[in-house]
Amino acid sequence: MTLYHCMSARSFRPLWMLEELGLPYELKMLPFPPRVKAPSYLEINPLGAIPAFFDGAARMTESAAICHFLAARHSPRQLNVEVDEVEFGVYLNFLHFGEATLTFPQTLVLGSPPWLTVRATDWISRVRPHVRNTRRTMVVL
Ligand SMILES: N[C@@H](CCC(=O)N[C@@H](CS)C(=O)NCC(=O)O)C(=O)O
Repeated sequence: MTLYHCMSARSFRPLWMLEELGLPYELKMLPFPPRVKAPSYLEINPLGAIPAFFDGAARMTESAAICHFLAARHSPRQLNVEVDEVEFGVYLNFLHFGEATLTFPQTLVLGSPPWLTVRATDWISRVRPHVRNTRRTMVVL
């Protein structure tokens, strides 16, 4: 297995998963962002984004999907939640929630997007409802 990784990037998710499962793997470290600082990486992943992961015929570029793949293939009925288990829906929902829904408000709160040119007060009022709704969703789920 091979994982392409940058410091503090989403590739940390599958890296953590590989360590958690105690699996042997080759780690290829890249400078961030690789599309600029290691352009040959575009031959590995034309999207330029990190991670990229290879396990035999499997070629993957989505961090949450790689974690799902590792759990299902290398840890059945341990870290994986199987289709016939009651928690299967909750498991898949939170796995995808992290990347599909949570990432945007989290980025707004934790990051300072350079494209953001509106005044700080406007920014806070725009972000606040989004964060509040995300919190409520997590409580309801
Ligand atoms: N959905 C992808 C997103 C990958 C992604 O956006 N990676 C960021 C690092 S966290 C990246 O490589 N950004 C640099 C770029 O796209 O040039 C995943 O979760 O694996």
